[in-house]
This record gives sequence, structure tokens and C-alpha cells, in this order.
Amino acid sequence: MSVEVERKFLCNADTLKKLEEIGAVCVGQQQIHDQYFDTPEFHLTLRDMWLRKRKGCWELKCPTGKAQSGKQGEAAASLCTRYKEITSLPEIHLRVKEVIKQDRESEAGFSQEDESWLSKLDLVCFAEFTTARRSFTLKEEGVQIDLDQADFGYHVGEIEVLISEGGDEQAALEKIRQTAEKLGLTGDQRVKGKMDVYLKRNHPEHYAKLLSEHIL
Ligand code: V4E
Repeated sequence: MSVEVERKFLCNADTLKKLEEIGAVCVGQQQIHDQYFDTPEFHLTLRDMWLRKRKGCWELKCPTGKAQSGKQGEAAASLCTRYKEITSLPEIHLRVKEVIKQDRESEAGFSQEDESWLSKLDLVCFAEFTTARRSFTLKEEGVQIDLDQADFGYHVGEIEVLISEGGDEQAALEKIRQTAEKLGLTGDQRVKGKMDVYLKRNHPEHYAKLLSEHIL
């Protein structure tokens, strides 16, 4: 299982030029269609768990344990997020079931095509959007930079480093800090992700609930 450490940033007219200047190499462009699922009572998202279907595969992003302390300090770390990424469907099902605490037993076997487990756990799609993504890499640093343009009109960049669970978070934060510096990012506020903007516009009640619980 991997942990994604990332820092979002606001893109501007100079971002592409800057990426070129720092030697970032474009490694691809893609359209990503995401569908996010939760119960009507928001069992998952209120625990900062994000269940989505992307390119026909299920993914669950959930919080890692306590942040590792280190010399990066709280300020740098607070600009970044850290989430475990689970892609094994049986494990996703188990974790989701644990949280929703449904005692209804569901069948043991599933396939990517069989979506009956969703309705058994009362999961419905609450967000659906498509993102045009351009990805760049700073190969020597193991850093990926994505420039995302969501179809609801939000443009955001992210600097990300993947580590294994229990891997060196401080090193990841340092790589992100150095990349942000090279890109000339100056802001000291965490930048909103796509979901933040999407929910605020489309589901203000859900958004307000997540804000009040300090999830967003
Ligand atoms: C973790 C999370 C959500 C799930 C989507 O995560 P995000 O990284 O924003 O999406 P995306 O498309 O870039 O995924 P990737 O391709 O990198 O896997 S939705 C909300 N969160 C929580 C969250 C948060 N609290 N603050 C910030 C800045 N981002 C995400």
C-alpha cells in the first residue's frame, strides 16, 4: 500500500514556463473521470475517507496515522496532505464496511463489474467530474507534478511524492518543499482541492458539514 504526500498549488500563466525552466519533463496527458461515493449520512467523508471509481477501478483514500515529526516542521507539513491509497477491492470493501458498521453480510466474492456491494452498504455517488491532467516529472527527485483542469472550471496543480506505508515522510516533505521553491510558490495557505470547490458549488450542505468537522 502506498502513501501519497502532496501539496496543491494555484496555477498561473507562468506555470508551464517554470516547469520547463526547472527541467520537468511532460510524461503524459489524460482525461480522468471520477465518481465519488458515500452514504447519505456521509459516513465515509466525515472520516476523511474518499471512495472513488476511476477508469473502472475502485480506490479508497484514507488518512494515515499521526504525522511523523521531524525537521520539516508543522508549517511546511500543514501545506501538504498525506493519504493512504488502497486499490484492492476486497480490502476497500472491508474498510468501508467497518466504518459503515453494517451487520448485513454481503457475499465474499466481487468483481470490478459487480457493483451490488454499493447498494448493500447504502453507498451513492455524490460527486462526478472529469479532469484533464498533464503530468510532469522531476525524475531524479522522484517527484510528480500534475496540472489539473476540472470540467467545472477549477484549475489546480499538485506536487506529489509516493512513499510506501511507514516510509520516510520527512524526505517526501523536503522534496516537495524544494520543488515548490524551484517553482517559486510563495503562498503559506493550503490550496483547495477539486472536491472542495465541487462540493461548495454543488452540495453546500455536505460541504458545510465537512467544514464544521474540519475535514475540508
Ligand atoms: C483526499 C481528498 C479527496 C480525494 C481526492 O483527492 P485529491 O488529491 O484532491 O484528488 P486527485 O484527483 O488529485 O487525486 P490523485 O490523482 O492525486 O490521487 S477529496 C478531499 N480530500 C481531502 C483533501 C483535503 N482535506 N485537502 C486538500 C488540499 N486536498 C484533499
